[in-house]
Amino acid sequence: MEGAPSRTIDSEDITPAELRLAARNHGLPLELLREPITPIGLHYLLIHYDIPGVDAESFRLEVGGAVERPLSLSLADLRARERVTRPMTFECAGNGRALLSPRPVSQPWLSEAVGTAEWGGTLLGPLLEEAGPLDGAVEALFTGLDSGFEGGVFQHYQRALPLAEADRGLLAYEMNGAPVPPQHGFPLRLVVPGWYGMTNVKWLTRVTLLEEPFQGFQQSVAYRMYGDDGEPGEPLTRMMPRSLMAPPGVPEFMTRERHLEPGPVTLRGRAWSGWGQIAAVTVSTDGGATFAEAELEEPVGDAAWRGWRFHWDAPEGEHVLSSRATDAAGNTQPLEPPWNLKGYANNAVERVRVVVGRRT
Ligand SMILES: Nc1nc2c(c(=O)[nH]1)N[C@H]1C(S)=C(S)[C@@H](COP(=O)(O)O)O[C@H]1N2
Ligand SMILES: [Mo]
Repeated sequence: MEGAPSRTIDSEDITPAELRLAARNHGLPLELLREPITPIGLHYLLIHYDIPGVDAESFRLEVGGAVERPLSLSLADLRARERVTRPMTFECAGNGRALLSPRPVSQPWLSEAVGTAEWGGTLLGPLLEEAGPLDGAVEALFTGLDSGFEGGVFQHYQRALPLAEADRGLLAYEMNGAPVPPQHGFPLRLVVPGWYGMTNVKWLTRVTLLEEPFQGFQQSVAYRMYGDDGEPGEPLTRMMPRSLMAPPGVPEFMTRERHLEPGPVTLRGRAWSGWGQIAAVTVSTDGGATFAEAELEEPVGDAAWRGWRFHWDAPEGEHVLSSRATDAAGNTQPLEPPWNLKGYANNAVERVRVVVGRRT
């Protein structure tokens, strides 16, 4: 399967195509990093095509393919099953793309494609068990109701997972205690702990067990790390560690540069990783020259971000603040962005410019 050739751009100016994507797919307003659970409406959004209209009454989830007993479940059937709720941090694999140089042309995220919701639904593992996977089944394919063209290919949004990972998935019909809203996948979506956002298929209509690995567009063309066009590339899986601070002080309207009064200030933020719990966060107030340990808060959940705080006596002048996360598996954020053709998994440490001065 052939994708459209990837495009990169050297200019800092945004193209109309990127602006169109950015106006549809908004990020987390970073001040909301203060909340452990992101309110509905402020969670980031990434929608490849259009939001489909779905009739909840006639909706069915079909479970089929390499199974002994195909299932067809209504929303009431799913709601009658054991209900599980779990806070989960999502991050788009393209987060940080617009900070790369040259910039891969796609949804131009800076660092705000993240959010944590309390997802409620029923576990996929027991449901697959009831369907009875055939011996040869290796992957579960998840199909969304949304469709469109991408890289010249007509498709429904589809992603697959190895069976062991699929078993850990949650079929979510609730977000923060309310029905999943249209933009986040009404009436049903998959959510999987620890993986980059593209895994969490929205408007889920079908789960198909496969006896061969899935080769569709979103698996074998998109969501792979390429050095150059034509390479096989490496698939994206779990989220690399990242930490972000809630921007301190107040912003300047156009530049969003931060302005602070001199004196003691508590910097706060949140850090996450799909490879294990956050083990440490360090903070730099001198442009990344030196880092000192931040205090960690209790994690919001085992698949959710962890708060941190750092006390700083802000001296007058201009400063660059950074925070840097290390996870339990020993992964640490790089200081320089890891460049790749489609601009994925840029988890380089943030650089937040602040001006400290009296407001008079
Ligand atoms: N059906 C469908 N599922 C999808 C997508 C999509 O476009 N269609 N986008 C994916 C991507 S790339 C991301 S990052 C997450 C975003 O989830 P959210 O919009 O609920 O934050 O959904 C994923 N699931
Ligand atoms: Mo994404």
